[in-house]
Amino acid sequence: MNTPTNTRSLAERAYRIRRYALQMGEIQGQGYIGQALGYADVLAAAYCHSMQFRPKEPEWDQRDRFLLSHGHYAIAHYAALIEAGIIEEAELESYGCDDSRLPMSGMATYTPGMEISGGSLGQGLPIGVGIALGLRHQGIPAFVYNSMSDGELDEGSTWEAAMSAAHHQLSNLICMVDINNQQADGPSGKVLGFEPLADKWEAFGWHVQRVNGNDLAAVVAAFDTARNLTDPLPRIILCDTLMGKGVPFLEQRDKNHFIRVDPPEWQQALAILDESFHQGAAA
Ligand SMILES: Cc1ncc(C[n+]2csc(CCOP(=O)(O)OP(=O)(O)O)c2C)c(N)n1
Ligand SMILES: [Mg+2]
Repeated sequence: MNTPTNTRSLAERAYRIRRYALQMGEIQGQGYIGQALGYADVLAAAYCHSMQFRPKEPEWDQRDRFLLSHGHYAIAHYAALIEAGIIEEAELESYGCDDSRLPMSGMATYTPGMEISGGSLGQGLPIGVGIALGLRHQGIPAFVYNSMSDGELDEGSTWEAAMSAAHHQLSNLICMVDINNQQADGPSGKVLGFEPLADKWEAFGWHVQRVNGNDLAAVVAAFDTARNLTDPLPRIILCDTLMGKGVPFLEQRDKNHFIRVDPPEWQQALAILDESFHQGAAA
């Protein structure tokens, strides 16, 4: 189970996920840092509130499966896996190094808790449909949590799989989309307009929620609704997030798809994060 004895608040767990991501980023001096900071609240709600798993038994057959379709978010995912107790904290020191189990893009065969090798965008949902069908055939009452980025909405395979999920009434499939309105070539809406997004997914036969992905209470409520719904529909939670959330000078960084951060800035970023968390905790 998802560490029921852990008494830390979800806000603290999201803060710790952001912290781990910055610590790993500092080791390489660069990375997909803005995404990790922006998506940390969704990951905290998924791993520390919603999903069912056994941290010390990552292959438990009844576990909920988290698919990181956007494999370049691996740094964010590793941070969540550490906070969830699936990976030891000490392992973050090896991030991106030769022979590490934490390569810069997610690899299923390397890392406990990494269900698929994502990164070729648009593959997570098709794979998720297959896994959700397989779980249902086997009578395993687990959910598939398929995580996608807004850039993946440009992929035709995503929409084929969306149709298929609705056709097969995959009510054990929960999708999250990180809508940070950013991708490698610029703002997502300018690369390829995707709105009105909720209407599109509804038209494809999904149960749709759109939330502020940096509002923990809203994200938690959306996960609860998605799990408890009795309608035989696949579920999607569209999460609007802010890249770099929690570290203002990274929130405002230009071209923040992949950033290099100067050595002193890592410690500044950690200090800002620590200060704002402790101020919030004291309030
Ligand atoms: C099929 C495929 N096409 C292109 C790429 C190259 N690529 C890597 S990340 C990325 C941007 C995708 O958008 P998004 O994940 O929303 O970007 P972010 O929010 O991380 O900036 C692209 C096009 C890829 N990984 N896979
Ligand atoms: Mg994006």
